[in-house]
Amino acid sequence: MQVLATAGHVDHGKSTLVRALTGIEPDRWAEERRRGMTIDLGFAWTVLPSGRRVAFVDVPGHERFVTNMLAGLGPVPAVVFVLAADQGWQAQSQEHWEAIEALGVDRGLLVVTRTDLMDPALALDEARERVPWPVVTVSGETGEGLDELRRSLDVLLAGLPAPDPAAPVRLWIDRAFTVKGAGTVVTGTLAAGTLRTGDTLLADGEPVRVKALQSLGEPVGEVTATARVAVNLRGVERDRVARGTTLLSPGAWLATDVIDVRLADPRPPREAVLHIGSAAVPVRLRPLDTPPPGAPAPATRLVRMTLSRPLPLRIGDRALLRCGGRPITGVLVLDVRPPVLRARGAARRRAAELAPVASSAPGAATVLGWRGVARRSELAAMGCEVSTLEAPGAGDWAVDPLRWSALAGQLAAMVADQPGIPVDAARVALGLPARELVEALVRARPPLAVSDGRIGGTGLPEPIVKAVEALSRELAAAPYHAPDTTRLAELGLSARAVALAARAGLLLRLADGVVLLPGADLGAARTLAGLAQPFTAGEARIALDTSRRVVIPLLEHLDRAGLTRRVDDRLRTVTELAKEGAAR
Ligand SMILES: Nc1nc2c(ncn2[C@@H]2O[C@H](COP(=O)(O)OP(=O)(O)O)[C@@H](O)[C@H]2O)c(=O)[nH]1
Ligand SMILES: [Mg+2]
Repeated sequence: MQVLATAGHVDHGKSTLVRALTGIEPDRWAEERRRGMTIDLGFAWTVLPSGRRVAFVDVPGHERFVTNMLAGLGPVPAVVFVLAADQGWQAQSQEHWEAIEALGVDRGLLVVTRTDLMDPALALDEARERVPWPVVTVSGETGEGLDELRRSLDVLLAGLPAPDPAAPVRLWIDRAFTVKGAGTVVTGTLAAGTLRTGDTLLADGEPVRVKALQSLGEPVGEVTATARVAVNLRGVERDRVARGTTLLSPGAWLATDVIDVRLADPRPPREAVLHIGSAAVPVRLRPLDTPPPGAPAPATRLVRMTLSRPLPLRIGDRALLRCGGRPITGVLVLDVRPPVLRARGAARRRAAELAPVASSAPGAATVLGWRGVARRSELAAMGCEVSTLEAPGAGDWAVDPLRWSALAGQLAAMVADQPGIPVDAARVALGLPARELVEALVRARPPLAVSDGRIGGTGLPEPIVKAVEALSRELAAAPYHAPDTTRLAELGLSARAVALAARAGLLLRLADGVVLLPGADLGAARTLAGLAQPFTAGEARIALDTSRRVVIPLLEHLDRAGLTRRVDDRLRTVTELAKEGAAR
């Protein structure tokens, strides 16, 4: 089965078309039929000539009911956009089209109807300028063109990607009601995954059992996306579920009320309503980035959003923002567990972190880079693809490679300073959440080793360790300001001492007399990924705030590590490896 939503201005013939195609009355309410106007979502279905089944979510076109419209549009993969031949492009044609574009729904049909009332040429011209979809002209009244519409629907449906039947379920509820003798029933468009009778799901965080399922009016034992589905829930009070709430696969989703997003609005309002799935939730907005004064307004902004109630959102979710008379704008969710912004400049730093994530969602390696250390299961629940994430760690724990190198250096220094330090003490000092991570760090840095719960083994002389500590403090403040030979000598770091410290993983040696902290190479690659590609050594030098003496051997080191690649004598680009941050 596939599910399509209608869209288009009020009275353009959407419900008539659905009725003509399916023989089912989509206007469910007496009031709707009396007024001849769709107020809430309607549902109908039919079988196409190919045997494919298609369900329609028929939406209201009137501006007063846009929230209902968006609840129908939110979870569907494709749209039938309806335009009346005798009316042309009107206000809600525009508004619905903006919503479709903002949500990134890029499949659909353009249907120009009411062709018995007027030649469709003019309306067709207007629509074709805006809607890049195949066009069919019909009359819902006379039935002319309906056969061709059915064939076009078949072609559309054949081209829709099949959602993953094993994906976790997030069913946005669009109706909830009580059936005498059966109890609470909710309906929705299942966008991915599979529902089975007997399943345990979460409603508002509480486990609920699926007592029975129906799809297209028939009882079924299981329903696979994409589908319209009615779920009879065991032991759930009707008032616990409503439009905008969800049924979720347990353990697969995180409820969040603070998100960082990319917003397609150069001047974000302070308050607005966020529409996602069938939910509409008031939100407060705080821009994270500050466009440079005098520069042209950017097309998108990075914004922290605080929701008035938590929603099960994932990185990569697309949503809509509405506010008063402003146009509908698109929202791309970039983070669902963003850091608290307390310190001065925290918003600006967060924006800088988010900025390299362009119009698509960040990958698992990027999100791990933000957090440093995270559980793979939590990253998955945040919406990251973790099966392909290459990152050091232990068990469920993954660590950003940059952080890992720094931790390994810190640990080596700690052990040099305090031979035999207990694993637990090292864990606390490194700020790590699990002992197994310390053990994995030790394994990654021979000759370090654990015995009897204590770590020993760098074997570095005390003066070298002290000197490296002093140097580490300087480099922590200015990571690419490698000390010159005079400073190294002052610290007591001879060439031999540097070589020993580098071998123990305490320093990164780039060339004779040029040393940085371990992990500085990955940090540099990440910063360079934010430059326009390809870039010159001079541009790299400025971006890293360093000197030629450092940047040249650093870039050569990055070339060897596969983090950058030469394009010609002058130019380099950052490789995919570095962009993903999952190097090593
Ligand atoms: N003559 C004619 N009237 C139509 C056609 N389609 C819809 N209508 C009429 O247009 C009005 C609005 O149709 P409706 O389907 O409710 O529009 P909706 O608001 O887009 O759902 C109704 O009075 C319909 O009978 C058509 O193809 N030809
Ligand atoms: Mg209607």
